[in-house]
Amino acid sequence: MARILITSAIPYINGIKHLGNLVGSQLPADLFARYMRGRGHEVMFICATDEHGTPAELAAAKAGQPVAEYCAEMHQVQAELARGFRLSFDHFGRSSSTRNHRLTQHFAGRLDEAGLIREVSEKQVYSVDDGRFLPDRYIEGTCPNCGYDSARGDQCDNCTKQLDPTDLINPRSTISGSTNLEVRETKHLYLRQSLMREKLREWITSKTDWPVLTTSIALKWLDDGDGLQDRGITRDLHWGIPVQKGDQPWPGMEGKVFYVWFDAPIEYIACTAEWADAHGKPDAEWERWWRTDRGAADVTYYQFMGKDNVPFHTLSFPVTILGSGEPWKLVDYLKSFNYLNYDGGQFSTSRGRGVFMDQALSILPADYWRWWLLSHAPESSDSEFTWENFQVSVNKDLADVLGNLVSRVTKFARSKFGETVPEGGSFGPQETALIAEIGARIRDYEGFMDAMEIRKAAGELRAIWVAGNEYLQAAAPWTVVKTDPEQAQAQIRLALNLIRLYAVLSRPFIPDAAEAMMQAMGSDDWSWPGDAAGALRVLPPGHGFSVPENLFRKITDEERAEWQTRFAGKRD
Ligand code: B3M
Ligand code: ZN
Repeated sequence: MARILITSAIPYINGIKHLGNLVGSQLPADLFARYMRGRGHEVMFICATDEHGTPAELAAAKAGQPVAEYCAEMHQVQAELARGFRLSFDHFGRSSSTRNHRLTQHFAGRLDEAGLIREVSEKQVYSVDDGRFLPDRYIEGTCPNCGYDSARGDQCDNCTKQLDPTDLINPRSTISGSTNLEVRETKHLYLRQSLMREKLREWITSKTDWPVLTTSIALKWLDDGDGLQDRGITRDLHWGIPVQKGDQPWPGMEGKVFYVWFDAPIEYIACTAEWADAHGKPDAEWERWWRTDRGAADVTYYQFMGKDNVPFHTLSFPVTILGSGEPWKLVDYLKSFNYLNYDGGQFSTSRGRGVFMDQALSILPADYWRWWLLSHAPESSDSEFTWENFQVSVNKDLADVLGNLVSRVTKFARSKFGETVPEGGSFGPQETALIAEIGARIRDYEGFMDAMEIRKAAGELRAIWVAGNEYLQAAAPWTVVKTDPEQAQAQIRLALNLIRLYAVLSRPFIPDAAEAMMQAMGSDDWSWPGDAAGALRVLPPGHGFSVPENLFRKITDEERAEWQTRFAGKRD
C-alpha cells in the first residue's frame, strides 16, 4: 500500500466557479483520489478556498459585506457545491485559517533567516480619507488615451490600454470616491527568487516524467521570462495574513499583509493541519504527510492545476519550501491542464458566460457533468464544451451503453429467473472471450489512470462498457432462453457480475451511478479486480439483486436548445 498526497489548486473565494475551473483542477484531482483509494492506497486529498487579496476585498465590498463575513459565507457555498459534485476531499479548508496564518509567518521568518528576503521602497498611491494605500484596481479616473471616465488604475476597460495609476486624469478612490490622493513611499518585502535559479533548474530538469505542458512552462519562466525576478510578497491591504517573522513583529511592516500568492500554496500544508485539528488528531498525523523527517519520505505528492498556475507551483512555492531549509515535502508530479472553452468562445465569470457549478447541478445530477468533463478534459490542448457534444456523450455513453445494459439485464433476469443470480449452465467460448477482453482492458485502464491520462482512461472505461453490450448483443439471452434456458442463465449470471464490476471500475468517474449499481447488486464488495475471471464470480448463484431506478435519462433536443440560450451570457 502506497501513501498518496493529492492537492487541487485552491479556488478563489470570490464567486462560484464555472465548469472550466472545475475541470482544470478539482475534478481531475478527485478522479485520481478516488482511483487511488479504490486501489487500496492511503490517500490524503486536500483543497481549500483561497481567501485573501484584492479580489476578495472587492467582491465583499460589492456584496456590501465585511470581508471576513463574505469569505465565511462563500466558503460554505463552495463547500456545498463541492459536495454536490461529489468531490471527495479529506478536508476543504480555508487559507484564512489560524493554521495558515502561523505557517505563512513561520515560512517568512525562515526565508528571512536564510537571507532570501530583502526590503524595497516603492511609491504608491495613498488615500488620505480612506487612511490606506490603494491597489491599482481601487483607483479610477479618466483615461489619458481615450477619455473614458471610469478607467481603472491598471487598465482602461474601454480602449484596453495598460495604465499606471499615476497616468489617470482626476484619479479617485473607488472605496470612498475621494480625490484626496497622494503618492507616498511604502516599503515591501521581496522574495529573492533569483538566488535559487540553479537549484530550481536542477529540480525541474530531474522531473523527466512530468507532462511537457508543465515542464515547458516552468523552464520558460526560469530562463527567458521575467518569472524569476525577485517578487514582492507583501501588500498594503487590511485583509490577509499580517506580516510577521514567525510570532515576532516585523519592524517597518506594521499594517501590511502577505501577498495572496505567497500564502495560498502554503495552505496546502496548513489545510492538512486543519484536517488534523478537525478530527482531534495530534500534529504528528499531518506532519507524516509533509515532513520528510517525520514519515513523509515515502509519500508521493501529486498536484493538479490549470496551466496559468504552473509558474507559482514550479518556481515561487518551491523557493518557499527549499528556501526554508526545512525538510518539507516537494511535489513529485504536477498535472496541469489547458483551458476548456464554451460554445465557440471562452467561459467568462465577469460576463456570466457558460455554465457555473450551481447552475449545472440545478439542471442535471453530478455524474452527467463529471462524465462529460473528465472524458473531454483539456489535456494536450484546449477543449470545448458544446451542448450538442454534451447531449451526444450523455445519451450515448451513459444512457445507451451503460444505463441500458444495467436496466435490460436486471429486468430480463427478474422476469425470467426471479431476483437472484441464476445458477444454471456454464461459460462457453463467447464468455471466455469477453472475460479475456475485459481483463486486458482493465490493465490498460489502470495504466492510463496511473499516468493521469484522463481522456484515455475514460475511453478505456467506455470500451469496457461497450464490450459488455456487444457480448449481450451477440449472446442474446432473450432469444437463447427460449431454446436453452440453462445457457441463458449462465449468460445472465455473467452479466449481473459485470454490473458489479462496472460499479467498481466506474466509481472514480461516476460515483453516484456506481453506488446505485453496487446497491442493486446487493453487494458491498468494492475491491479492485485482480483478475477479471475472479472479479466476475463475486456474486454467486442464489445471491439476491434488485432492479435499480433508471441510471441515466436522455437529454432531449428541446432541453438542449433551451439550455444553450439560457447560458449564453449574463447570469441573473
Ligand atoms: N486561487 C488561482 C486559481 O484558482 C488560485 C490558485 C491558488 S493554488 C495555491 O486559478
Ligand atoms: Zn481608454
